[in-house]
Amino acid sequence: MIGVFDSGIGGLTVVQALRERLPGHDIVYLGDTARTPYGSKSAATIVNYSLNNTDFLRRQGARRIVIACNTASSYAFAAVRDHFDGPVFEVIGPGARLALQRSRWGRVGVIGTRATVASGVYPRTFQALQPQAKVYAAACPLLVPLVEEGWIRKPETAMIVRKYLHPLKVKKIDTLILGCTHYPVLRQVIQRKIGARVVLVDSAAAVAEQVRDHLAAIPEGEARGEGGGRLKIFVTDTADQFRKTARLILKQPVTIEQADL
Ligand code: DGN
Repeated sequence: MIGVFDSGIGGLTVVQALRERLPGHDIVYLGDTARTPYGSKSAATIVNYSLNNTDFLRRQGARRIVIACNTASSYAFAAVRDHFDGPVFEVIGPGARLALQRSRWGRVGVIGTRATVASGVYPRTFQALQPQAKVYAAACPLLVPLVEEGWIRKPETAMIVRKYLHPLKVKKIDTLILGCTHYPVLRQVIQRKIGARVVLVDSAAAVAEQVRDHLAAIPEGEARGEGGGRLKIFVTDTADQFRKTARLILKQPVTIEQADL
């Protein structure tokens, strides 16, 4: 069973990407809706919440953890990896590597939460992978609440996206990393506003591919996906809006349970 967590609904884009690639695997998801957003919290708080989430998923039977949140990946990956006795995946590295494969001129934009951008994790990762790449990051703090509210096709959302992307357009980026797992939900409007020539890189799809490759390298047993593809979704607070947006992301109605951390 693969355990996946995010501060809210965004990590379901990772779940959807995992289900498309690993249909036989059981997944348990935790959206920490009571404590969202993580993007405006301190590093110590993000680590603390991430460890609680990991413990909950372990109790549900998870043997692998996917941190389906760029903010938690930025601050808590090392802590979760040290804490959990199985493989732990984060979203930053896979997204950055995919961007380098796709970028023609090495001019990469990254959009994410304030905390992700402030952590400097993307420039650091690119520095290690390909120091000559030019990386431009922009924080887009209003986008997570808009997604959580399901404001996907509203003109107000398009206006805000355009404003956030303007500085990156000026830098003539050729590739844009959706450095927050909520953002694939806004993919269409982001593509429209950044322009058709810019390649969008979805960190959700990138980490799902890494998990698939990891499992493919394991010869036997549970790693082959004998679970039947069950999906359990938990939240830490009320689920009404969550249910509507979850349906949109997963393309099917979902049952949501209350998590007691
Ligand atoms: N989905 C989270 C991310 O990828 O950073 C952000 C959610 C939040 O708490 N702001």
